[in-house]
Amino acid sequence: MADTLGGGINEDGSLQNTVVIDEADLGKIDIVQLSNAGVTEVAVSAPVKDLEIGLAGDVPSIIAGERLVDAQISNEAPKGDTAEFTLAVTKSKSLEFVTSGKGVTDFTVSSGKFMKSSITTATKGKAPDSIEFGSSSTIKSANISTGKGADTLTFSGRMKGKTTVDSGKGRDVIEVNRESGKGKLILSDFSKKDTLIVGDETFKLADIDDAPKFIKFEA
Ligand SMILES: [Ca+2]
Repeated sequence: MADTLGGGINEDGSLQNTVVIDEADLGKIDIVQLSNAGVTEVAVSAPVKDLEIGLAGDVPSIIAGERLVDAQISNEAPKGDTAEFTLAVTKSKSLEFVTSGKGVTDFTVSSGKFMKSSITTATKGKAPDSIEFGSSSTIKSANISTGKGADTLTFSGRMKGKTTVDSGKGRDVIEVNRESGKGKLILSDFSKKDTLIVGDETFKLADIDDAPKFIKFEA
């Protein structure tokens, strides 16, 4: 049995975020300020598998605590609204972030390990999405696809394995300040409209040969 938490209606008529969780895991999850206009905070006190979170784009959300396996996060915000989501769990493995509507994604992995996971945004509209990996995060073998729209991707943490970015159409900016690690970053569709920033150096398509070798360009 799965339980759904949240999903109510705010005073301004907008829908609230939802959290779907296995009944057996209810004791592992604590939702703070769900009806508050500030932030939805999901506190995870023990490892959870198959957690589902639906982001309505009403208030920023943060999930923090113990590890997640096979979590599914969905940006269901309507066009023009932004789903602001921060992941701060110790480790997330096989997490899948998807965007079902035309809402904007503002997704930050502020800390913890983000392993074998995927992020897919703007499959329908051309929302200008922002994906950021903070300086105390580790990304390992992720797949990121941000579709149409001018997207911003920032990698400031440790990088391991091979992470692939398909930034799609639009003037995308990819900023890399790799903290440490031997990971590779594959920019699979880097085009002349896109910009790569590594430290204080800026690269366009014409000069990608000068970019650091851990960044690969594959058509
Ligand atoms: Ca794009």
